[in-house]
Amino acid sequence: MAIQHNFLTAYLETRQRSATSAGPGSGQNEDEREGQHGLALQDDKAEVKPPAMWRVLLMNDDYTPMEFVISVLQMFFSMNHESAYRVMMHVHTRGKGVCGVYSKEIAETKVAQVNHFAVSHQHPLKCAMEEV
Ligand code: TYC
Repeated sequence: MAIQHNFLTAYLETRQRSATSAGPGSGQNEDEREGQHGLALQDDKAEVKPPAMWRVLLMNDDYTPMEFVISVLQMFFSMNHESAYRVMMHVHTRGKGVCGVYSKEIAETKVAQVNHFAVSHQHPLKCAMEEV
């Protein structure tokens, strides 16, 4: 009890000192005043970077039916038939094409889902990812 009382007295004295010598108008900001109470302060300059983004790609091949690729783009990349047809034709004529851009974890999931779906239907369609 005596120890607790001593701590409380010391704390109140510290508060009073900083209220008179370092209160508002003392030229010190709130953080500097908090520092005088011995509080742990969070580093307000901590850097928060936006997450790295990844392109999910479809690769062309000679065997996967065009309609299957269109279905993949609709099912896994939420495209309507018109967009899916356009992307499929881009891949067919140019060799590869972008299905979407996602965070790493989402891109990895899409790639795994598409490749599993293609294998399960015995098509050689390949999905891959690359950092933006
Ligand atoms: N080239 C395929 C064909 O002629 C169609 C196709 C398009 C396959 C896109 C894969 O990612 C692909 N049937």
